[in-house]
Amino acid sequence: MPPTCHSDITDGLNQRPARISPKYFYDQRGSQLFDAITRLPEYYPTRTENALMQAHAADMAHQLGTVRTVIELGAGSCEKARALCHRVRPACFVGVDISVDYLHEAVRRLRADIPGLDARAVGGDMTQGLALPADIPRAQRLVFYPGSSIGNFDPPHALDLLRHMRALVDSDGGLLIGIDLPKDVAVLEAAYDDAAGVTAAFNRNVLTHINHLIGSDFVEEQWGHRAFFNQEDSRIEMHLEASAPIRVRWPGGERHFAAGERIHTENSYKYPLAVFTTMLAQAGFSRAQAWTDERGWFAVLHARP
Ligand code: AVI
Repeated sequence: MPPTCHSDITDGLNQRPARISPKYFYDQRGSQLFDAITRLPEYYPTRTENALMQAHAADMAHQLGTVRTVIELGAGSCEKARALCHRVRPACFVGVDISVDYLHEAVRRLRADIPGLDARAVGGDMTQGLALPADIPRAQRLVFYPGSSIGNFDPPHALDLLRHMRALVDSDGGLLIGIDLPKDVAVLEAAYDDAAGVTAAFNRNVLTHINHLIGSDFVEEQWGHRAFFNQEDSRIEMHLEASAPIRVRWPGGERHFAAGERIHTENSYKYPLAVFTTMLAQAGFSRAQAWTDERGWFAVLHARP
């Protein structure tokens, strides 16, 4: 593990309140749990986005025009890219994800499914900048960032990331991105605290992943899952709450948590469409078109420089 990763984690644990970056959710088990989340009855984003992509597939393909390379960020299982690639027939697909073992397998399946597609897996942490292999053609690139994952970055970081995406494409390129919109609090909170406890398991699993990364001794069962909507910041917050006084040790450090003390593990921002369109413009994507479902729960936007 790179030393920056170790200090990134321990610095966060030593903050008050303690924090763990949501990027550490996605070890192999975390990626599998997230896949399970996307199929939960309460978790509407994936289903709503998929329905939007299907309902407007022809119109979207028309708006996208010729796409030579699809670059999917946070590609995971590549399931969303599969449908898109069938539709727009790019010559090249690049999946980028922090969880590279899982990604390699998904890209292999994609290659088998779409013969002739030059499909690549690139392991990388998007929060550290986006460097692609030099031989990926620059012409007619489409950056694809579905799933409303942009919402997991605080607004200044989200804007930085949009600027990185802009830097990946020339004037003939574009961005296809999904965002989750503000809605009824009960709907939002159920989506992040499902009855079957899958999101709770996903949240707690970050502790086991951290144990592997820094040699700490977190015990998942000692931590409660908390998820609520922060109205003021228009975001779902996820936390892990100590069920009793807990001392966590790792080589070179330790942290005491009082009963009820929390570790902040994730924010999931819900952007009004107009706010997000303004951010896109600030990042250099001046022309945007949006498709939304009839309940106004989710939007897919195509943005061009
Ligand atoms: C990946 N991301 C868009 C998910 C979300 O909805 O913010 C992560 C997630 N966390 C809990 N459930 C899903």
